[in-house]
Amino acid sequence: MSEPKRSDRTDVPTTNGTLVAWVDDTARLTKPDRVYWCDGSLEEKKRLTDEAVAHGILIPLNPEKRPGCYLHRSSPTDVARTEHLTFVCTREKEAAGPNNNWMSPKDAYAKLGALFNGSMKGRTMYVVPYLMGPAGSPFSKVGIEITDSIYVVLNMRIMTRMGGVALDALGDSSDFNRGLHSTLDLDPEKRFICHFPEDNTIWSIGSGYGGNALLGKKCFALRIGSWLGRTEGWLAEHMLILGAEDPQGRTHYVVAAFPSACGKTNFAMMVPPPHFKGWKITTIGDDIAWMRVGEDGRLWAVNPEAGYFGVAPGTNFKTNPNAMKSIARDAIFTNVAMTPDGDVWWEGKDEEPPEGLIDWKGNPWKRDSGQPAAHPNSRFTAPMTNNPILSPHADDPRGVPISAIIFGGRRATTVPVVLQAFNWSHGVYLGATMGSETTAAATGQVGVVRRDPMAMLPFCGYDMGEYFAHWLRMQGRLKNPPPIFLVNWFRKSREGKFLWPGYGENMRVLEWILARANGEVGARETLVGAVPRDGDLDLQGRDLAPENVAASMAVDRDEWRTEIESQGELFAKLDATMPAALRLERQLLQAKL
Ligand code: GTP
Ligand code: SPV
Ligand code: MN
Repeated sequence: MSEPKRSDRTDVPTTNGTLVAWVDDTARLTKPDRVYWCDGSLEEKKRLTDEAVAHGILIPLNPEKRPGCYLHRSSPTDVARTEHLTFVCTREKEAAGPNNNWMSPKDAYAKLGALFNGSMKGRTMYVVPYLMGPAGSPFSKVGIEITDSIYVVLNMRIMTRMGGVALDALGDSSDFNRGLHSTLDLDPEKRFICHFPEDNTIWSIGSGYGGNALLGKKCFALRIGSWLGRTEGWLAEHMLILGAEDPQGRTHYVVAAFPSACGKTNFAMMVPPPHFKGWKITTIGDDIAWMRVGEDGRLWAVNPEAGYFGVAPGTNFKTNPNAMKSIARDAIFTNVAMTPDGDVWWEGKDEEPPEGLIDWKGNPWKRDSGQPAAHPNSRFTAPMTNNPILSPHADDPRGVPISAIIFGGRRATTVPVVLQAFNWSHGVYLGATMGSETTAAATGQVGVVRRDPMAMLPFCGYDMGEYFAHWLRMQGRLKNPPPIFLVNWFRKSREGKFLWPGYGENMRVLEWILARANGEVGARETLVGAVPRDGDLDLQGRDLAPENVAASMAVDRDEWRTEIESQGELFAKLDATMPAALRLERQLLQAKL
């Protein structure tokens, strides 16, 4: 069938001429059998879910154990973000920076245009209007994702505010992100995720996986978002946002940037240990923060998303009970294992694997195979409204004011459990030079330390040196810049065991961070930053081996010499635009060491 006829379009839900023209143009390129505009309704969800089940895209789970939940098995070669196939396409190569793969817009449109040509023949082209951020918020932005994947539609419905709310926010404006996505045949050889920040456009082809295909998330909210943020004077960050209410009833909000699969969802949903009576954590977001300077000169943040696309392995009722409750119903699971009674299982879930487990590829799992039953990057998609500790401000158009900024990586050595920067530019330096071991969230080798500045290496949509400069400039616009901290939950003993208990016990570190932010506790200065003095971290109520705690907090000169040395690679790579202030911070530390 050729292009859609006028008569097929009686239910086009908008009079926005720019939008309708773009959708028409796209349909002429991709040549779908049908064009369908998503409205985000419950009726639509049910209809599309039934269709996905009929086509084997979703497998219904046991309605008694997991009401409203489904399992999706992706193509085994399409299970994580593919950074080497991700491009920033700016007219000038320099704008993308050495941190991004680059293609010229002309080449990228031509190359992907050829692949998109007729890519939706025999398929339905879904038009997904979505809003990133709360309705009525000055932070919020509209995106339209055109996709041929029903799995993407159903996930976008959870992850964003989808349908009429977005079209209402857009009105007649032409200011919306144009996202085009096709799974094509899921061939990694024909997989490209291209960003055109100068056109507010994303073209993604050949993958159905999370960050490659749910275009509101990493593509729009971070890569394009960071570009818009620099132009418009705000920050788009790979950060969770949480609220912490203390026993006196005061609530403070913090943001924290950890690289992919390094603990954001867990920290955002943390349950304080019993000893921390009267403390209450609430979640605003678990992955992305959009932050602006408020009229009061403080930093304010919203979560642009409406759901969680969380890592399944390691999630259980002890580590993250609130995530477990969030996935009790109406969740989509991707690449987890399935039990014979139609429930889900993954490595690090509460119970031992039952007999008759089906692995993530759909085959009977053999206990002694040495292969995990769930893919290490298997995920759940759950609406934030399922979270029992969702903050009452998660949907607040004003956002929340931020009292502290936290950066953290996954480091077996060197970096102590917590460290406070001496000032804003030292904090930007600590964030900018952060290292972290790679994880299964992206394809490639796992467990090698790489520099992951502010957990944004894969997500910064422009030159990273310029991004640091943007961060440094923010200080001048903040009346009271929040203090900046570096944390590490992942330091290991010589035997390879985690030294710090992590998860809910991270409350002990958060309490210190908030006390520092409020000027209520002292600290000990080390060469690399301020650390808790003996007795400052509340370690009561849990049997923690003092030598492990000491080792997890240690600042070792030799390790830091090596660390500073290995930062050289980052400084060399970003030489053209690295701000002088950060070079100075490094030189200062080198001199001290
Ligand atoms: P993305 O969704 O990829 O951005 O990941 P994330 O940063 O939200 O990471 P998440 O909270 O899902 O945690 C990833 C993995 O780290 C899971 O397997 C967790 O069990 C584990 N993890 C999280 N917090 C801690 C911690 O404090 N200590 C230890 N040892 N492991 C943790
Ligand atoms: C991450 O990798 O940081 C994620 C998952 O949050 S994805 O949506 O694939 O980017
Ligand atoms: Mn993430």
